Amino acid sequence: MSSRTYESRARTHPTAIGRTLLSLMAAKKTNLCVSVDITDAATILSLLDAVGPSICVAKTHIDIIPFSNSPSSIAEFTAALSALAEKHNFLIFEDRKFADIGSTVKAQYGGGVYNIAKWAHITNAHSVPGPGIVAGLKEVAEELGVTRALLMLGEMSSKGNLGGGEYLAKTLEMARGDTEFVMGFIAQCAVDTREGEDWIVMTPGVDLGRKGDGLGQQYNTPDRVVREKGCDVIIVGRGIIGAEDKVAKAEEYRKAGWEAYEKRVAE
Ligand code: 5BU
Repeated sequence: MSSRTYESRARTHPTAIGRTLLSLMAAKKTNLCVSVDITDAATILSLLDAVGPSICVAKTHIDIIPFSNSPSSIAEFTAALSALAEKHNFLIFEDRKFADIGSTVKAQYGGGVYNIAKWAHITNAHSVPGPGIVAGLKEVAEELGVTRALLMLGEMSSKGNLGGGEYLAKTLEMARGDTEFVMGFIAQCAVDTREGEDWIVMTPGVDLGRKGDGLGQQYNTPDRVVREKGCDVIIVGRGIIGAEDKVAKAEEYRKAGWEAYEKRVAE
């Protein structure tokens, strides 16, 4: 696990998005990614405007939004989302979990109704299909002329998932094939790092109180995942969006995540 500061890693991270992310994390003192798993587009936008100062990343599932209310078009929503990212200096992560061959993910990432590559700085992919998935996604970013980064799914948070261990080790090998596009992993712990490597680990399944959700989700505290396990970014959904005072709750998670990080780099 890294005892280096986000600031120092921001200067040397091999991916451009990684450098941007680590540097804004240091500037805003936040390692909190809020997962806006809300189906009303306008509610997502107003929530992000309110919690924007507390977060480094906004994670979306664009395919859960019916776009039946205003904003009623995907393009209008993604433009407003991008404007908020600019305003509050956070990045957008579409949690799409691509899982097909290179040629198919190219079409899914670059087109369809969502045009994910046009507005999401970060997306993620399963390693099951092999390295062609990384190459396909990267080609989309290159063809569009945009700076994008990928997180590989090495281990999920849910009970009984097949990731971690050997699977994570093989995913890490795959990531090593493209260190300019793959910025890190979705995992529950820091990954084995060779001299000169730096992987950003983003971790879902974080909650300050609950242990699970009855559908397989498993939660750990910010202290456990950041200080003890060496992860870099905490991903929090219902812990924040389910709270009465979402802004205060986001600040509570930001503080908990930041304190855990400060302890880790001091240890
Ligand atoms: P929660 O409300 O904090 O449990 O939401 C977690 C979010 O992270 C939700 O959007 C999931 O789809 C997402 N997630 C996850 O929970 N576990 C994983 O391993 C991955 C994503 Br990858």
